[in-house]
Amino acid sequence: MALHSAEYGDTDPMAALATLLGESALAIIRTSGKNSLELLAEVFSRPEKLLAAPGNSVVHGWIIGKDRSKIDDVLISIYRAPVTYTGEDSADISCHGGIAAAKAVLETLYSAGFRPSLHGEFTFRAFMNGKLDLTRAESVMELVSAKTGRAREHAVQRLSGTLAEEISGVKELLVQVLAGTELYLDYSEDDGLSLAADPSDAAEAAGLLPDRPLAEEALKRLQTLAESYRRERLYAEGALAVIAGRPNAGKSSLFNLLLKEDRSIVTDIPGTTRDWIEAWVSIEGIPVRLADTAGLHASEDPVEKLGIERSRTLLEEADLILYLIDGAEGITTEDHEFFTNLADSNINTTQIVLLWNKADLVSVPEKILPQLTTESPVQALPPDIPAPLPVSARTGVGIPELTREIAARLEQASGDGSREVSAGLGTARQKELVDSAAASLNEALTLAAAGEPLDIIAPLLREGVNALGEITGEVSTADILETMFSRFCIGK
Ligand SMILES: Nc1nc2c(ncn2[C@@H]2O[C@H](COP(=O)(O)OP(=O)(O)O)[C@@H](O)[C@H]2O)c(=O)[nH]1
Ligand SMILES: [Mg+2]
Repeated sequence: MALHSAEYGDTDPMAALATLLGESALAIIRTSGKNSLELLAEVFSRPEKLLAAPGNSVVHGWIIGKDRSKIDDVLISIYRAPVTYTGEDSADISCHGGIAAAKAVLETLYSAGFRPSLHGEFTFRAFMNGKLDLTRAESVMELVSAKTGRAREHAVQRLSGTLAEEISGVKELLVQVLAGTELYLDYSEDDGLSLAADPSDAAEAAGLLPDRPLAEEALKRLQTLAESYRRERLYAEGALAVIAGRPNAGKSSLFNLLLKEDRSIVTDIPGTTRDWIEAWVSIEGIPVRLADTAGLHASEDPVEKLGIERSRTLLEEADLILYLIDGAEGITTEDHEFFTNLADSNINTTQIVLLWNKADLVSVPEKILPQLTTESPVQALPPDIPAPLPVSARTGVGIPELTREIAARLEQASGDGSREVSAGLGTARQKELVDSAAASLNEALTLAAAGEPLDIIAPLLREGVNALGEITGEVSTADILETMFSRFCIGK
């Protein structure tokens, strides 16, 4: 077998496991590349059948080893170029699941001459063969890693091309402005009028950006796209919500309730959760990393102290803090201290959702005083904090209201209250390029407004057009592509 190093951009027959290696009913092995169907036929029990199969059809047979031994009973889906995911001849082998079966089929393919695929190489080839633009290629990865239904919906929007269309639309506007600008410059040169040499012509060109309203519209649409990124990131990467409060306030109970499973130890002894424990939950479609912390209180126990210290660090990183008041005890000095100490931390009071837990035992006092008073500690509430939400981690009262509040706060913090799924940016790469295009365009508009000549404005417009071309991949370099696709998983 010829040995050469695999690289992005070749058309070698490649194979990879597309499903997880583990005990399962089925496993899927993907193959693609030049002559890949011929190569596959060499290790298949019915080679003529496979070679004669039309595209988008399925053949049944055995994968056969070098010594003619039966490796596995499989179904092979045949795809013929160019109507395939990669644009090349491809086949998906559906074999038995389980580590041994899938591995044996894969090894047989390797010894037949297939090489292991690189990360994201199937999608890379699809991109190279014009099957999808870069935003769609990136959305494939987003889709695979989507943690919630909503994250999936947003990725699917991009996969179906909403972002690519919006980028192309904005780019068309810019190209039109650029064309008008260059036409003007050419025309002036043809006329033998040098803008620089003749002050009156320079004045004429100054401030006269052709199709200025189009450029302004393009800038507005780029800014909307840039803003969408925070919201998209919230759905793709999620947020950190930390449950805090005094020992025994009911933090672990709330954590478990939100998880809908008993994951952390719930007891009556203060300080049981010595360190923090966390889990991902979906709150109204937003992936939320929920953390249950050690109770915040003065302690002499070194292990417990460490837990409390870590909890504080976690609080500083939190997007939201669900602060529980033990309703049975009311607001105590320790609660009050927590809020007073906020002033010394980077925690903003807007990040706090105040909860009155154990509302099944004691309801929220009708009148909550703005300041802690020694006479009525139960009714004291620090200023700037909205009234507490009554909940019961035992009966579930107030939990729907709480999840709605969490979602609303996180969406508000991500800058966009609307839950509309429209064209949005899915990756940091896209965001950088949109920012760069917007910056160039903004500078072009500012210069034009300041009366600067068009020959210094045109290059800025061109920079903007190029940045947008890079987003969809019309303009791209090999190393950018390699870096991007190497973050994909094998078999994608
Ligand atoms: N009645 C009532 N008891 C609760 C509620 N939430 C927690 N508890 C009880 O309060 C005690 C301490 O709860 P836990 O979740 O361990 O508190 P943590 O120390 O803040 O984690 C346990 O006995 C819980 O069953 C609630 O909403 N109502
Ligand atoms: Mg606890």
